[in-house]
Amino acid sequence: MSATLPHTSHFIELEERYGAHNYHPLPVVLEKGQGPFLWDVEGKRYFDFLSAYSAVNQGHCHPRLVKVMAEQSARLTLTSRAFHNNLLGPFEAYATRYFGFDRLLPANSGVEACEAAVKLCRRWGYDIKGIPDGQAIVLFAAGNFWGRTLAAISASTDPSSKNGFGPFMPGFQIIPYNDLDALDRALSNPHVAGFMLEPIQGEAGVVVPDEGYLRGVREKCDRAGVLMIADEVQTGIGRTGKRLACDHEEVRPDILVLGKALSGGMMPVSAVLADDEVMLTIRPGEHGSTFGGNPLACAVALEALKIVREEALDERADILGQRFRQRMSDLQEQVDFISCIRGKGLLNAVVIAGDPEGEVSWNLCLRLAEKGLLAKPTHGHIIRFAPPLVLTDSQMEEACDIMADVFLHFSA
Ligand code: IF1
Repeated sequence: MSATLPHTSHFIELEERYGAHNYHPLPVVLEKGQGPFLWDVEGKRYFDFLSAYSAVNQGHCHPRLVKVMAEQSARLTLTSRAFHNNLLGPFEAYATRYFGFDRLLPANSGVEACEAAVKLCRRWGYDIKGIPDGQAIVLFAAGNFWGRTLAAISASTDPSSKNGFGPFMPGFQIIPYNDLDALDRALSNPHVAGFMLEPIQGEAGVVVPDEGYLRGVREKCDRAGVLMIADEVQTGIGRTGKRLACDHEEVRPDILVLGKALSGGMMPVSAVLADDEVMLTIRPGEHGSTFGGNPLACAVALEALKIVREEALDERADILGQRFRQRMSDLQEQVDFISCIRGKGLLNAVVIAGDPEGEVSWNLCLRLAEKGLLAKPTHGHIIRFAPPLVLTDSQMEEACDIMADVFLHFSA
């Protein structure tokens, strides 16, 4: 697709020659984004159906975020936490009230916040639960993805994330996802301090657990005196049609991790939320980062959360997601290679049948790109569709028409 496009090939060749080869992107070079749309260097417009993995729920370059970022970046961007600033407190107050926790620990990337959550969990396990020092166990679900650091890949069951990077972090135990009996068995160990899980597994291919699973995790963790840690970096902030994916079962985790759309895709901003008993186990000087809680991030994140609430983007995701899955279900009856459609809100996936190497899925995504819609497979044969939550009804229809055209033609 890119060979005949001079601008596109120019930029791809630069990355090929000078960059690390740690990704295999679609051959599209993007230079502009607005709302649900992206434009490439050839001037072609696309529907963005990946949203930078759910980081631009508010849409690309939301005018309110651009305005806040421009104003704050000209005023004060970084003080370090050696001093206070006038935006961290207001951000902490707003976010803790919105999500219903006592306190917030600010960070930058999602994996950094997830690591902080695991540290808080271990520290709570030693100081409050009384687990012997150095013997805390944290449970993770098979298929989890929470980043690329050595701790995160220590919890991973994906060879492509893990292999060749050992040795790994001790004290991490993997249990099957969506399996309450397996959780029961693991919780019989008194050294278990916490269970970190995604309410819907994103990278695993939008794996939606059975109704009642999250409620079961909550109840079993309560009975065992174990912290439930919800990694909502990808599922949170309206993406699944609720404020948080845990809200679908009215479950309140002990620790909540947010990232990605917390800044509306403007810059890395993440956060850990918890109540006093957990959060105050870390004392001054025991955790931090250079940029964590910087005034620019706080200004942007505060505005990004207000946009989600004021534009009711969680409700939009719920309505639009139902329409999307209906359109895909209609399509499934007309082609023979869609084996499953799953998701909640605007976090959905279409599973392609008989495509173990992912060749069909990749070619489908290339065809979709040619027709003006960007999506990318995960684990080969699962195509994730996650547009910004700001699509209008007619834009959703237009995007689904593109998918129908590509899928039907592909079938033919
Ligand atoms: C890549 C995946 C998605 C996440 C959850 C924590 C993090 C992520 C549930 C860490 C990050 C990103 C990482 C990025 C691509 C993307 C991704 F394909 F890798 F797995 F979304 F599914 N928890 N996910 O999904 O947040 O440190 O990246 O800010 O590494 O390729 P981060």
